[in-house]
Amino acid sequence: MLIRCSYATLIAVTTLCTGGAAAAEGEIPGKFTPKTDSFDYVRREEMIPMRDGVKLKTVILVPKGAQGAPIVITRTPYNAAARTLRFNSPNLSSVVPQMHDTTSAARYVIVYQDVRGKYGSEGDYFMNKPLAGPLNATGTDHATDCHDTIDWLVRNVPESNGRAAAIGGSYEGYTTLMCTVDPHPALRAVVPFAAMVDGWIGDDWFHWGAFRQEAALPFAYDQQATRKNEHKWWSGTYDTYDAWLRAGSAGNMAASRGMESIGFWQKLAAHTAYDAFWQEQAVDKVLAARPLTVPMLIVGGLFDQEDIYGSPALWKALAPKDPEGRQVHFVLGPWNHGQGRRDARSLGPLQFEGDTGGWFRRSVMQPFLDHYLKDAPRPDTPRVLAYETGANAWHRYDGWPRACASGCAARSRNLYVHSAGKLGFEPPPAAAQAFDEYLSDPAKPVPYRARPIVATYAPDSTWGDWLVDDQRHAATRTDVLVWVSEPLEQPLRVAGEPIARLFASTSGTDSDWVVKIIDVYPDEVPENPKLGGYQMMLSADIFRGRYREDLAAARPLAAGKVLEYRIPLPHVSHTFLPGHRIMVQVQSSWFPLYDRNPQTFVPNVMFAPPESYRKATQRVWRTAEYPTAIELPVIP
Ligand code: PG9
Repeated sequence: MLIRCSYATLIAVTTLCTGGAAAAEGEIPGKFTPKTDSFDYVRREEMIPMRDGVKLKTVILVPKGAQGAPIVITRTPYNAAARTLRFNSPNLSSVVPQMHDTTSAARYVIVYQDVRGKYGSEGDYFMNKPLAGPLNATGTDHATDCHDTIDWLVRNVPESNGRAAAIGGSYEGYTTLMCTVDPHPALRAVVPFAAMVDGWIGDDWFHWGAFRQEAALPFAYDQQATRKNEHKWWSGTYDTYDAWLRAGSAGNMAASRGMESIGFWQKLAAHTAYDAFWQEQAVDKVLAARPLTVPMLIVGGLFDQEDIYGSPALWKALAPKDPEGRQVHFVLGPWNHGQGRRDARSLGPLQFEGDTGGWFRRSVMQPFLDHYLKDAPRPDTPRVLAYETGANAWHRYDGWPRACASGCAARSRNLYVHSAGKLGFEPPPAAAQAFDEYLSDPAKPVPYRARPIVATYAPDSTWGDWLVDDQRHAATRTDVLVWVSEPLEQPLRVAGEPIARLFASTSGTDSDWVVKIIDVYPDEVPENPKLGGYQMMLSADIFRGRYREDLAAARPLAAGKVLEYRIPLPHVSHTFLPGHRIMVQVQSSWFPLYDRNPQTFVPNVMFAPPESYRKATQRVWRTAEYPTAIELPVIP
């Protein structure tokens, strides 16, 4: 008792020594107030009421001594408390995510809020909750919640100057964009990084109808099984290829995890086509239909493994509303999904000119925010700023894409596939009559990375690098077609959206087509020997054949008939250097990231029965009538 009393005295808890009732046996005080005098910020936690009375947990970090400070807000499904504790530190810049290196240095008030239904917030959670309306009967959405939050913040944070910006990446980029739907007058600027914009065409859930099972199911499970992500997806195999192949279909995998009760899984399984569910919540379409009132700096990555489609699509939808180029700006960095928000000196084997992410935030983002939030002089924010890989240089442009099929600064050139695995800018000769073919076997799908394929969420995963992976692992398979150019004598610069024009037939009644554009390094690269012969994937995507005629309605393919597919590929900004060669690969699976196409038409691929998975003979045509080519956005 003596020892306990002297220790208790030391920590200034007197009740124990004086015989008080609290903590009679233990040593944990009833109430503990941390000493934070040495911190350079004050942390407040508030439950902010929304218009329907639901309260959202909000962490407010105020630089000590701040007065007239702008507010920067991020609305997150990823735990506001954890997002504001990168390092447990007395320094604001260490506590917040690295994205805030410049806003914390500029002494902004930094706010993180749990979205409805997640972590400390009340209410119900819906994945990518659509706007209130036909798809959402609750009367609230991310737009109203953002509006109500900003309204509360500007009235209740006395250190603020009454102006706010929203910034965030990916899901947080999506909630950032939602703030502009019916913006609060205090919202003066937004910076959506790598935002999820269209979940069906080319971001997190599907790509052109092919289901991103390996990323989507674990994510939906973790997010929706519990409010605080207490149940984590599990895998009994180190190589996820085995687990997904054994499962058979995405539906079987979901059932094996008991996902039937998970709301978003039900929606994914019910909306496999680009129906009203997806079209009406596509953010580019939502924002294009509204006036543009909030200045926006759209930030995308050339190698974004999760949301590669959204940023250029958003720019395309909004740029026409801003003909003077004063409100909407677009930055395309050499980044994977997170690099615009972090350090970005390299990606896989690619080395960039310094820390491209930090440079962008310091030189472009912060002056943009300071102008709109602090009346700093108007910065010379480029209308479009794109990094050119290969040449390793940033360029300012007045528009994007630079080259495309029509209506752009420069015209695309067709790069045709030829016999003997050749690739060239001249079309196939009139007399050419031929195709290249392979047998696509769903029992042995083409892995999307060299095996073993470590789960995207595993601690040792290099998932963020996969879009620049060496494609030699695929090139040597008999079910992957390969065409390659002669070594280039001159640099070839490309800037824009390549489009694959594929003339193909299948012996099945449904089929996936994966098209990849690859930069093949010279056989030897003395300054970096590991790059000798490296096949760097520059741009690639997958298209599910059943949506060829109509993205909104699946139809069987006519077996054996040559059909044309027009497949837009992710944007490029790159120079193929002299001595390099251009390669195109075509295959019919990208497993297990994308679910397997059974190659027999079934109503819903997610529930394809085992007997529907059949081998198919795939032909890619290269004749004058059926000239398979890539429309390459070449800058003359
Ligand atoms: N790519 C993730 C995501 C965004 C939106 C919906 C689902 C997932 C993310 O990184 O937040």
